[in-house]
Amino acid sequence: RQLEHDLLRAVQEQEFELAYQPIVRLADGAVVGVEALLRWRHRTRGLLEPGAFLAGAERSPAVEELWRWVLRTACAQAVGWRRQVPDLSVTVNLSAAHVMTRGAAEDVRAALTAAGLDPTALVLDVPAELLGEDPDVLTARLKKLRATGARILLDDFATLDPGRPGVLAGHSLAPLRQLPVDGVKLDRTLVAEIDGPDGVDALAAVRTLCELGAALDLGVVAEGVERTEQAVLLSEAGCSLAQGVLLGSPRPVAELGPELAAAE
Ligand code: G
Ligand code: G
Ligand code: NA
Repeated sequence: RQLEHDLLRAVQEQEFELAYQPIVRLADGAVVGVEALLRWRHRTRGLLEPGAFLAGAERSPAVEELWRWVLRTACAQAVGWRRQVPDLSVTVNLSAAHVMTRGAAEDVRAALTAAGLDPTALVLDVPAELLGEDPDVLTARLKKLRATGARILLDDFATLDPGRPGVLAGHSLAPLRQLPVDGVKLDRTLVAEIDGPDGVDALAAVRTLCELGAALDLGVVAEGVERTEQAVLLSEAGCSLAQGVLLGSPRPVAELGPELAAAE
């Protein structure tokens, strides 16, 4: 297929790059981690975000090669930054399809080893849509991933159901008790509501999730924080970590490096 061919060529010719978004501790604004976000600097089409080229390419040798490149690159980058910020974590997104392959844990382990990165510095964001998979198979896959020493967060958790305004889809933490995961990332559709006219319900949901998270020893990271009011409300609701354009938009390595150094 054409896309397959393009992706392989682009990996070989180093047209991919990672942008990094800061993950911030709300209490004091410290950058505690960074999330790697894939970008394709395409010869003719300009800078592409994953949505523009990943649709329909979830399971192919070229895509899996790309995921290995992302893991290797992010881990290697993290080793460099951790010389300045020793506790910095790096988050890599895994696609649902990749998580369900048998080789994902091996890909993670290989990247950690090649970079010499402390496995506890790596966070793997896995899509919450995986909760729709067979629970036994999913548990087995996540266990293997977690055996690498990396932490696992369920991404885009508590997405507001667009078909039923005000109703939370998948907002229960109950299924997580059985799963080998370390926490959740609150979807930006939920965060977007909390300072709005009907924000009371959304904020109550956030508070409940954070309380349950604390009780179950699951971390809660808020995504898509765009306004100061949201950061304040999240912090009051018990959410300690967040990311979003208010706290830092995704930026190239060359920009983030000096920033991290300056923050020390
Ligand atoms: O940066 P943003 O628009 O680009 O990302 C769009 C979506 O693509 C997000 O849902 C994000 O999780 C996903 N994404 C970004 N980088 C990667 C990556 O390296 N691997 C995978 N599997 N998904 C990614
Ligand atoms: O959910 P996930 O972590 O996979 O999403 C990453 C995506 O979110 C990327 O596309 C990134 O560019 C985007 N993003 C980062 N910060 C914000 C924000 O504050 N608001 C919105 N709407 N998107 C954001
Ligand atoms: Na993510």
